[in-house]
Parts: sequence; structure tokens; C-alpha cells
Amino acid sequence: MRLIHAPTSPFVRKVMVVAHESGLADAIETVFNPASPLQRDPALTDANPLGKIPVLELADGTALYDSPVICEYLAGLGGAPGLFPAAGPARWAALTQQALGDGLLDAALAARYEATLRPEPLRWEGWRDIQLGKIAGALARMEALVPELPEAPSIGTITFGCALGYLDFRFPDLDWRGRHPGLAPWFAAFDARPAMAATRPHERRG
Ligand SMILES: N[C@@H](CCC(=O)N[C@@H](CS)C(=O)NCC(=O)O)C(=O)O
Repeated sequence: MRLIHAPTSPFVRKVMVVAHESGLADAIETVFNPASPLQRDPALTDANPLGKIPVLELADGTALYDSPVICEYLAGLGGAPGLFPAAGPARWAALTQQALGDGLLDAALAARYEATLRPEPLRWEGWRDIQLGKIAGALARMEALVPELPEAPSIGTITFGCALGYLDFRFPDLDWRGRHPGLAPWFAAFDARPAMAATRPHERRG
């Protein structure tokens, strides 16, 4: 299996955390692609016409995207089907938590693209503020959910972990811990998992 990958992408990180939790990390070959929203790259768009990462290419040429699909595929293939509970309340909770964390990340990427990619004269501070408002709302909901999060990792908690890790990486001044003291200890414990330690975001090396 080949994963179109960038070490800065929180959606790629979700996939790699699931791969580690499922014992499949060594079965995945990674190929770097920065997935620039400003430039369509056939090396990526031939696999995913949306031009987004992650994409998982299977041996028979099938391309799987986006991260929820790839994560469910890997959890089923590997030794961790429990990351996606069977149909029932636990599944709907985990999938809704995944949607919440993914939505936080969508807003974070929109804010970052506005601040770093849009030409300076066209930047709109109000747009960034709206995205930061979505992030704040998502963080408040995540904090409220802490008492009911499962002990064992699930796609919901993995997404929460990757979302908070991305805020630390790209929004270090946000001080989400100061505003959400109930979320901070949960993240500290989750972030100590080997799968999280093995997948910390970083700029491309070399
Ligand atoms: N819903 C997608 C989101 C993926 C996504 O937004 N990836 C970013 C990189 S972190 C990307 O490829 N951005 C390029 C673009 O928006 O054109 C998923 O869960 O995989």
C-alpha cells in the first residue's frame, strides 16, 4: 500500500495513527506530496481529483480517500476493528467525534490558508475570525465530551488527538489549554500513546 503523505498534514496523521494502532505501519510505503491548494499536481489529482491528501493506493490500483474512508479500511484490515465500533450508539458517537475533530481541522486549514496562501491585499481578517470561532466552538464541545470518551482508542479520540496536535503545531499562540483546562489532561494522556509519539507533525526533513 502506498500513502500519499505529508508530515505536516493532520489528516495524514489520523491515517498513520490508525496504521500504528492496527499494526500496519510497516505495510505502508509513504510518498511525499505537499498537496498545494494553489497548484494541481497530476501525481495527486490522478488519484484524487480533489487534489487533497491523504490518498491510499492499493496494490490493484484502487485509490481510497478521504481520511475517514482510509482509516476505516485500515482498521478493518489490521488488528483493530474496535477503532470503528459496530453499528450502535458507540459507533455513532465515535463517528460524530471524528466529524467534530475533522471540522475543527477544516476550519484550522481554512484560517491558515487565508493567512499564508492568499495574496496579502486580498486577505480578510473577518474570514479568519469566523474560522477561529468554529475552532473555539469545537474545542468547547470536545471538552464537554471528555467524561464520556472511551478508554480504548477509537476513531473519535484519534481525531481529537490529531486535531489538538495540529493546533499545537500551527497555532501555538491559541492557548487552547488555558481556555479548556478539562481537555488538556485528556490530551496529555492520549498524546503519550506510542502511535501519537511516532507521528508527530513536522516540516519535511532533507
Ligand atoms: N476531508 C479530507 C480533508 C483533507 C485535506 O484537507 N487535506 C489537506 C492537507 S492537510 C489538503 O490536501 N489540502 C489541499 C487542498 O485543500 O487543496 C480528509 O479527511 O482527508
